[in-house]
Amino acid sequence: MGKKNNRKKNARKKKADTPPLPEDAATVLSAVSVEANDNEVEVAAEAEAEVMDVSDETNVEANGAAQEHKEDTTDLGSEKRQSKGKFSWFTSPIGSAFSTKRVNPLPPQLESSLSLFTPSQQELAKRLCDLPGTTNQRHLFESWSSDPEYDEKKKALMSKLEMVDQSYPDGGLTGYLNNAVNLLEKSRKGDNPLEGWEPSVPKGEAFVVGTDAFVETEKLGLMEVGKCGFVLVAGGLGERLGYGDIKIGLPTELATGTTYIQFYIETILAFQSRYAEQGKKLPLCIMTSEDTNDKTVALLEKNDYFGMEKDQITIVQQGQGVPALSDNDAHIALDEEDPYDIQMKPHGHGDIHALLHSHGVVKSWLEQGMKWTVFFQDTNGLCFHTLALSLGVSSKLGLIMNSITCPRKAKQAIGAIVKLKKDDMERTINVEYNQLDPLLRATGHDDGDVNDETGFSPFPGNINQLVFNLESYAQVLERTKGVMPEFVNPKYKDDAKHVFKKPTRLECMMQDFPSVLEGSDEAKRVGFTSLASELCFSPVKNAAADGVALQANGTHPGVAATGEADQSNAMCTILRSIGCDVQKGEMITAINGIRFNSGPDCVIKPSFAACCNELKTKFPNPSMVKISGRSSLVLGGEGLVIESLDLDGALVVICEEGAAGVIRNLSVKNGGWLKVPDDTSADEVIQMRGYRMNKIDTEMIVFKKDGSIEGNYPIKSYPADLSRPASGEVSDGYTLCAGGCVIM
Ligand code: UGB
Repeated sequence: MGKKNNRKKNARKKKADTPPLPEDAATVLSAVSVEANDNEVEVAAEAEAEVMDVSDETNVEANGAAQEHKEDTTDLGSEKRQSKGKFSWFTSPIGSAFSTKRVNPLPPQLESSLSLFTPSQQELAKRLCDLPGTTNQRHLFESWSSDPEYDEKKKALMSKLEMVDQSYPDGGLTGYLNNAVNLLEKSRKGDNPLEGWEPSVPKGEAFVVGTDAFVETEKLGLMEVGKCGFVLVAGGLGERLGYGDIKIGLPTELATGTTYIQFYIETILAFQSRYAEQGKKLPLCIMTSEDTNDKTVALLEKNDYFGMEKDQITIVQQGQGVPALSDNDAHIALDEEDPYDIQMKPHGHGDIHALLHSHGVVKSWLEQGMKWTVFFQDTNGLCFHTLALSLGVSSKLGLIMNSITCPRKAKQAIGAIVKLKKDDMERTINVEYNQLDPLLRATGHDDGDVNDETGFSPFPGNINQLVFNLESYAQVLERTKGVMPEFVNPKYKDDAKHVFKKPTRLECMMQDFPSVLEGSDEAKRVGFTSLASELCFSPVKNAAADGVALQANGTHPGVAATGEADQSNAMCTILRSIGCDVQKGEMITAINGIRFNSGPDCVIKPSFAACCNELKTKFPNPSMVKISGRSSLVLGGEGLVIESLDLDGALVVICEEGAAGVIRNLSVKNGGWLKVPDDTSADEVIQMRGYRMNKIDTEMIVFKKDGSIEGNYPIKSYPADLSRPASGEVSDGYTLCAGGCVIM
């Protein structure tokens, strides 16, 4: 303790002597002081079908500039990025760590321990002690004991530092510290990273489900969906959710208990079986972290990869994070309980780009004939409703990068996609919500971030689901090595901004990719695809108590109960859009205070249908399908068709692989399934919802491969009625019709 205080005193004393950093040597990766991204998403509930439709005249214009953002972003030039291992620390009167003789001897505690370490670790320890002025990291070693009892701990610390050195793509550990010193200085000075940039509304395509534009664009995308590599970023621990396990292992709903990872994989496999070339497997890359890796691997192994082949899945693990920093000189924060360890913090989902590059994933996907790559988050059960649609937009407009967005209420706490212009530079990029209002006010928009006549902000909200053209993406990765701009967001204790409330770290975000594009060709090929949030975005990120507070503010709570309800509600909205008579359930308040619309529970397995166009073929006579508000419906299996149904209760229909089955003139009325308040369950999944599912009565029908039918459905063999086209059915040669035949 005494030593710690001395260290602090020494650091303060040295601070007065710190030479200013020469401007030309500074590496500034990006924006500073971006507030934490809360996941507040305001539901655009009442405005569902009325979102702007600019699809007619659309053309994603514009976008991001390839040029470097001189004042705010780094020179991400290849020279710097390729310098790992030989990167020169900024010069100072003390001198470069690599080119000058050591001025100060090593801390004696380190000197006497050097033989414990490998040569590269010794070199790293010396480099850290030789960093100039107050930025050196001698404090890491100064409180070491000479007692051999601590040798293993010393070795563990050096291994950890070496791991960071090897994994940080922009100059290793010293590169990280260099970037940190510069960004922290900008943050301290209050530099505005968007100074001088003029915001305007980017052009993109906005859709309303069920419209011709939606249907046609999705059809276009279905021709591309069999050429996608998928990227799931699942390194987040989900502290806000307060869940003890990995989020992708959570059930998306209680009707079938399907987990997020199972749902994602089943959807990818459904697209693969229907749209990929014969024998082609659609690859999935999952980014894990130290926190999530082992559990992710175990979950996949235990469930036999949910039907995927093992070699289809690549796991890339983020490092153990980056060192936390305790002051503006980027001193690495020691663990408060253990002077032989350092504090580590996550570096953010922006790591994915560097990992995809360094693991050769993108290169390998190109070799496998993939054309697109699709990024999605860990707990969004609505994420694939926009997949084919966004691929259609990307394909039509030749986009390198396409962000899925939803209409955003002014001041809603999600980033906004904005076109920025400065001199001859342009870029279309995510601007975090806390930066948008000041940016608008500073550029002549006196009202700041406000809704327009549509009731929404003209700037669409980023949901961090991205579609890239794989070849262009690969070229950019080749040039940048996937290094993303970083930002820092320290919370200061004092007005002079010298003391942090708690250690901070550099972070990066995957949506900042447009900032590394170059030249007008790349920059202009960035756009967005927008759909109502209730159809595409309902993450499960927050604990119920926080969700209640968010709801009280009129903001989407992002909790387990709403994730489940929104998944069903979105499906009901889509079924209504194709003409089914799906009644509304009722708003209920769970015992934990979360309010949500309950029912009908509608679980459509991807094997049955995975997008709107497929649903149209699966319900060829939609006006003959009626589902009451209290019902629960589960449908699965590629060979299943629902011709006519009157449901008031719970019905599960499964069609085994290779079987065919048609539901015609079926009327089901039973006790159904009820959500029962439960605040005593020991099961975390129930606890976070505040209810359990009581399955009172279930009508279960299974069409079996051998032609038999299990359950109370008397008709033995019932071919689909193909004598007349279903409403909206077109003979386009590739639309799959009932039972899997093709209408020519
Ligand atoms: N993730 C990782 O894989 N590794 C990490 O180090 C961190 C996260 P969060 P965030 O949905 O409303 C994003 O923490 O970063 C994964 C967008 O930036 O849930 O606060 C993690 O597992 C923001 O613009 O979200 O905010 C998860 O799958 C907005 O879209 C994903 O990254 C916001 O999401 C997102 O991590 C939102």
